[in-house]
Amino acid sequence: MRAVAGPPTPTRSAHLALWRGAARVLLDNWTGTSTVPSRSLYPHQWSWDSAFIAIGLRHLSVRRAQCELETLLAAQWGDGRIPHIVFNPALPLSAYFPSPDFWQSSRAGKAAGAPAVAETSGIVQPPVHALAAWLVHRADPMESERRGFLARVYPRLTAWHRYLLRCRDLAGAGLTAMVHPWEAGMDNSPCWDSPLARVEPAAPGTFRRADLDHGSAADRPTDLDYGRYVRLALDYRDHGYDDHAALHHFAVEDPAVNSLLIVSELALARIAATVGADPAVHAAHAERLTETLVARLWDAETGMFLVRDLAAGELIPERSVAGLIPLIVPGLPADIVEQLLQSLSGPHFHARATDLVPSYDLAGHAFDRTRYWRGPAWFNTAWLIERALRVHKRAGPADSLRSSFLNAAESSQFSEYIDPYSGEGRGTLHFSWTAALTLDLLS
Ligand code: 9YW
Repeated sequence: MRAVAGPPTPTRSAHLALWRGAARVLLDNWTGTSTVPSRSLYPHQWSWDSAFIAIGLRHLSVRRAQCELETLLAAQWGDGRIPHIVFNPALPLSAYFPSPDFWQSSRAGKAAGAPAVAETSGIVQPPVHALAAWLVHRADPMESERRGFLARVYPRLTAWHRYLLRCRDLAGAGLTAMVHPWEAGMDNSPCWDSPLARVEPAAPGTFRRADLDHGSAADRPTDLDYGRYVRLALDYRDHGYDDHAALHHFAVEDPAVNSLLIVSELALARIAATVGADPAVHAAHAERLTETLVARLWDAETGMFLVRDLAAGELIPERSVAGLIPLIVPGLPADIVEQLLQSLSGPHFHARATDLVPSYDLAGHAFDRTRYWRGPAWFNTAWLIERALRVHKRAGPADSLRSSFLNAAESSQFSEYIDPYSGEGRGTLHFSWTAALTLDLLS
């Protein structure tokens, strides 16, 4: 019996209600130039959220979807990085922690080319943007061309990938590295426990968590996690966000981030061909990244990709959804695709109540069904895996995942994540990427 409410194949009228509900969330969360992930918990613009949001928004308004991405790109730094948060200057500092006075981007990030007008964070998030730009273009190619959308975003997206491939190839081995748990987008994943253990936490009294004003403490990272997040961000800031000067007590090569970079390089190749630039350079990046991803992060024993801890020089023996996301890479060797599919449907990731993939190993020592990225199933990763299944022509499992996604989005009121066993919504409601990706799967 399925724990998630609703028929496995929703009727047309149920689709219509779901469509309207999802559209309402995006309309309510629109600020005029971009979309907040959540009015309460996340009241500014977030980088990879905006990419997922644009992918859904294109079905409501191509212009809005273009604007979503271009607002984010307008806050790009001179060195090419796209900051993970662009702050809304109209909100008080207390609206979110860490606030602009913590990051001090326009001052501390000056040498790295932080914008003088917008205040942003100094770290990044996974590179879903070129994929999003390409999909937004495809929604209405004539309108896109008439407005010169791709020609405008192409140089910025190229600079973004150049930053990841040059400034963030910290091991010099050909993959991009993340220097803060927030950068991988999966804040408190158990994958970070061992590298984070080396980080001296900032004293609890030195900062105030705004997230606990809106979210339940049992669903969120712990205070100790936050102390370490704060310490890492402060160290980076105090080194001017300079990737060569900073000490990087935390540095990891994440399989999800690198596979999203590959898929975005492939999108950039298509964008390049459309705007009359050279696609070959992007195709070559994708090919080289794919080989290096397999060489450095594939673990045949667990049948999935693992995170590499650069300080320890070894793979972290934790299974997380990040290790399954490389399934989205079209050029993976066939035997690896097979093993990933087996891992996806095996005891570590198949919860039975829902096809939505848990963020962490169901049998893992750190599994927690309600705490954020330590077990709950998230809609953005489900969307990526649905897409991945279609890339590898697995229509049956993809249809089933799509149907579970839609049922869970509806029954949980577009929640941020769900309990993988009960299907119950957790975190905040009316979460933008849940609504946006619902629209995409309905289209
Ligand atoms: C935080 C906005 C962001 C997402 C991340 C998610 C969370 C921010 O919210 O991070 O306060 O911890 O982990 O992936 O982009 O939705």
